[in-house]
Amino acid sequence: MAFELLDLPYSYDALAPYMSAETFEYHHDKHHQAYVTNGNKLLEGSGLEGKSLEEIVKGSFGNNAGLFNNAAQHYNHLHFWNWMKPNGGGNIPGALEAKIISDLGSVEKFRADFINAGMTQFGSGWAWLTLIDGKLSVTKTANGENPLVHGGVPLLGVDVWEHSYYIDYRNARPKYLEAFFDDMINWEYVEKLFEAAS
Ligand code: MN3
Repeated sequence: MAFELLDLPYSYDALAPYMSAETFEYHHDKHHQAYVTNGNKLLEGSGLEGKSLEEIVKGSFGNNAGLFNNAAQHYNHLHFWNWMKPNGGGNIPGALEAKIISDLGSVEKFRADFINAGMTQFGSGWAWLTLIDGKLSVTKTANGENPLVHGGVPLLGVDVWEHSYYIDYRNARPKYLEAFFDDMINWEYVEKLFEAAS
């Protein structure tokens, strides 16, 4: 299955001022496009042609770094665009909120832990809400790595590569993470992934 860059699910300026059209023009049209283009080149002859994206991510981890980096980043960004929406943030849907309180203590603690995971990821990477063995946890990974390769299902992720926030926030990664959580998260999409994984 060849990788394909889909259009954003909203207009380029839909998340301004929290994430600008200029950021999306670089992040979606150039960075994500490069993962798709390079991933397709590296997929040829890898033995993983014809597999699903999830299978390619898991199958290349640890043995084909070039393909893994591009396939995993394609997977991460496909979801990342959908993990945000205009007028996002706000109330977490009931069943997911109950699970967060049960597994992670409280919504406030989850918010603090998620932001802290993004802040403390040294260099490029992602912070995650993941479902693993039926339980939610907050994790972080370097570069393109994601919870799929650690036996988890990624329910929510935030990109902390500088290309995701430097145009709008410069070096203020914490401000970006707070805006992501409070004003950009598409909880309905997170809920959909949670229901599919539960
Ligand atoms: Mn990115």
